[in-house]
Amino acid sequence: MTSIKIPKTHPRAESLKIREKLIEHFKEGVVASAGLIAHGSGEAFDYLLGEKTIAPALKAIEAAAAILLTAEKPVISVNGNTAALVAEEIVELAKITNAKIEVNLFYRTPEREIAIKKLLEKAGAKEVLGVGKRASAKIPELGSERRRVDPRGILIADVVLVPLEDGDRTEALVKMGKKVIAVDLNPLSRTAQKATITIVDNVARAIPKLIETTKNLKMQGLEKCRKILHSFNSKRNLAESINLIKERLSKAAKSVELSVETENFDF
Ligand code: PTJ
Repeated sequence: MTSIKIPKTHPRAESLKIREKLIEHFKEGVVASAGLIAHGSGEAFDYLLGEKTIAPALKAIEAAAAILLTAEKPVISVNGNTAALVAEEIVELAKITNAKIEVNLFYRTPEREIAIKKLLEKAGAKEVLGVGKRASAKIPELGSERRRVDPRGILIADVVLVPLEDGDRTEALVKMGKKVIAVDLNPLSRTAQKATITIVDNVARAIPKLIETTKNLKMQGLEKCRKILHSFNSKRNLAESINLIKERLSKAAKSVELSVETENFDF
């Protein structure tokens, strides 16, 4: 799949592999050109998080698993970047949680809808909503193409997972009374601030972890899910993520300050 060979020993091999995946899928018409830019903004935040799943994200993933398992009509919304990075995982998660999969795009074109549907079907999806005339319903208050939803999917869903989103729709879905789970590396984004549960992590790491957590939790039953949701505080969790970035930056600044004292800067 990758067009260049990335040495295993490269310190940022994982990050480079993800880039290559996005570029390949951009060429195939799955990812929007703006999707590549959006990924760059995500990478910057990932760097600040240490490119690993932080403790608050693990807690948010547990709450997300619980809310998906207790949902009556869960839907996983898929855009270009999500399809490129985790198509197979989305299909697996949908199976475990009995969720529907719906394509929902900001840069909607018939060609991209079909390319994403095909990619999801190749990954094992039996049914993909939100494509072509099926996206016949509208989310009130939204001006963008994201307003077009499937009457059998997002329109009637009680819980919607929106990995990698732009803020308007999250806000509109919450206003419609739906519980929204967002995965966003930027804890300051409107999506992160407005979602019911925000997982501050890379979708490439968060979705596999969500699958694992959902499998474990499913065996423990609905009562356990309700307990998790009762004790989860979304805003506190988001604040913890922001504080963690703050602490990492403070440490980095201190270490640079220390090097000013110890290193010789004669040019
Ligand atoms: O496929 P489409 O047409 O629906 O378009 C998708 C994009 C991503 C282009 C569209 O939704 C968009 O413009 O999004 P934004 O407003 O740039 O927001 C994307 C958010 O996702 C930003 O906060 C990024 O930091 C974040 N992000 C980028 N890559 C990742 C990510 N979050 C988690 N995992 C990533 N890999």
